[in-house]
Amino acid sequence: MSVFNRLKEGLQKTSRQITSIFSSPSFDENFWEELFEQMVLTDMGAALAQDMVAAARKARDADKVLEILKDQIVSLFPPIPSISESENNIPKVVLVVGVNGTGKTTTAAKLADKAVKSGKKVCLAAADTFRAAAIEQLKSWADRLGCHIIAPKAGSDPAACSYDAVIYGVKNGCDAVIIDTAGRLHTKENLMQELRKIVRVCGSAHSGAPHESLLVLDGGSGQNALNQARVFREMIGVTDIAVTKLDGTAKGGVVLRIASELKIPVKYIGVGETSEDLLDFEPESFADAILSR
Ligand SMILES: Nc1nc2c(ncn2[C@@H]2O[C@H](COP(=O)(O)OP(=O)(O)OP(=O)(O)O)[C@@H](O)[C@H]2O)c(=O)[nH]1
Ligand SMILES: [Mg+2]
Repeated sequence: MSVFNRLKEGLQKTSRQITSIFSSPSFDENFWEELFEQMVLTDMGAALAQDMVAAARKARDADKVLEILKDQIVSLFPPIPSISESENNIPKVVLVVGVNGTGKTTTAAKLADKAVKSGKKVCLAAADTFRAAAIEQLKSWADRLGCHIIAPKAGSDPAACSYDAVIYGVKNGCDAVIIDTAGRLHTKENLMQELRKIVRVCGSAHSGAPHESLLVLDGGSGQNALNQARVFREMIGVTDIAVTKLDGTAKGGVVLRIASELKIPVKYIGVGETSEDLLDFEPESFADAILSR
């Protein structure tokens, strides 16, 4: 199955629920009320659902309503300006952050796989030194993908590991350094302090690093995902978001809510556990998947 079809299948329950009301649409108050309810059930939030229904209300046939809804979805995602890959930001340093279990390590591996397959030289950094198992997990990905890894002992300083990885990347002509971080420490404050230190040392090892702070959110976590994004944005800054597990029970609307309320670009979508199950986020395809009939 293609990676896009995994997204489509993952969102099938949501899309079926929404489009079921179009089988014999009356376009009366009940219909618009029901459409609103279905939109809210996707986790997009009531405010956005209301805006979308308001925009669609003028239409009088099902295809037109769906077209307007799709346009509304697409308009939530302004094009991401592509940053020129100047000499100065090679290697590009990507810091992968998020709360525990959202899919950080897997996403770091997926990004490494994508880069390696496009001929790039990658160094991974196992900066989740809080647990030995986390280091082993990334090591086993690095072995499989055939990329270099800086994997220190459990309990060592994650900032030192990040620094070593960036220096390794600079000295060895890597195109990308991808840093996996911890999701849980003793307290949220500990975690944020640790991440801030990682950000500082990356910048001292290589100008402008980290060039990307990628927040990984579990697509099934609804409102919590939004709260997490706010905290990480305030504490360390977030340049992009990856929403994972959209192949599962996630309803998908959280992606729209993130775009509408936070205006942080959603760059990737995770649709499975293998290294290939990562999609570059495309608003049109996402709109098609969530509203497919
Ligand atoms: N179905 C599915 N599972 C995923 C996806 N991304 C990650 N997972 C699974 O989710 C679980 C947690 O993923 P990890 O990558 O270990 O998450 P993490 O954020 O690094 O977790 P901690 O290091 O414990 O904070 C693993 O079983 C992954 O295989 C996805 O897009 N789809
Ligand atoms: Mg991890």
